Amino acid sequence: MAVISPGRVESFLRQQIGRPRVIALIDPDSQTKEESADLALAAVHGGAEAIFIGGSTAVQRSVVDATVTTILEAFELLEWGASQDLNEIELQRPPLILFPSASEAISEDADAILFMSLLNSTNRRFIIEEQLQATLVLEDLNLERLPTGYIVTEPGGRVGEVGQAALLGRDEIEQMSSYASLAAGFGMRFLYIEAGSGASEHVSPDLIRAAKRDDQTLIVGGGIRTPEIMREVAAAGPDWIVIGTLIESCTSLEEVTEEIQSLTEVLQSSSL
Ligand code: 1GP
Repeated sequence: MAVISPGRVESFLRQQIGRPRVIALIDPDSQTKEESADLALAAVHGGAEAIFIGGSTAVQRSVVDATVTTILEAFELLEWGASQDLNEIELQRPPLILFPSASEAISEDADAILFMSLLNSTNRRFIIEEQLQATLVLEDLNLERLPTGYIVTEPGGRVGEVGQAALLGRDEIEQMSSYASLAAGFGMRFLYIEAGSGASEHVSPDLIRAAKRDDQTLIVGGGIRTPEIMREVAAAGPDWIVIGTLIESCTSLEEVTEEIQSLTEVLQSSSL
């Protein structure tokens, strides 16, 4: 399999195609590595164009490694080519991107890692310390680093608790713009706004609009599970929308594909 050369994942993610795209989030801790691979493939069949591997709880490196390898093997068995539309930046397959909960959650076989700081954490461990532990290790790996500011908004869920975030309120519009500017100023080319996995309320569209900048790729996630919510979030203009809990709550792989399809179809429609 061709290796994605450095910078390819970022180019792919930053590409403007006039609509948001979907990232499938797979938590290596929630199922076996084989089940993770099946879920990833089913989500891609439904129209997900990239895979995040991670979760809000600490996962051992060996578990992340095994999950990444098994997903890669599953992709290898598929024929990727003319029939798969991955837009102008041609990748052999959807990129596998680590969404690490801690410095341990690394696999050198992934294509890229969100090298991120939880900007509104009250604990410096999540702002800078975990990153400090991982940084020299990462420099030695052939893993593209995607500099990312990470912000947790209300209700915040488990990641808000674990990350000890000073949750951003749904009406803190100016504060969100300031965070986006801060991240850009620090050279973070990605901003990930998160309401928490399985959140009862998704990130408010006003906050998404406030975070939107031309010089940053905007990722939004948490609580997005119906076409109606998808439409509302997508209309606010993020570049990528992360779907996790919905995938894990399905009872069959066919259902995963159908559910993701029902969300990606919203993005194809001209009504956004
Ligand atoms: C969590 O934003 C992601 O980090 C996805 O959230 O699990 O609610 O889809 P859900």
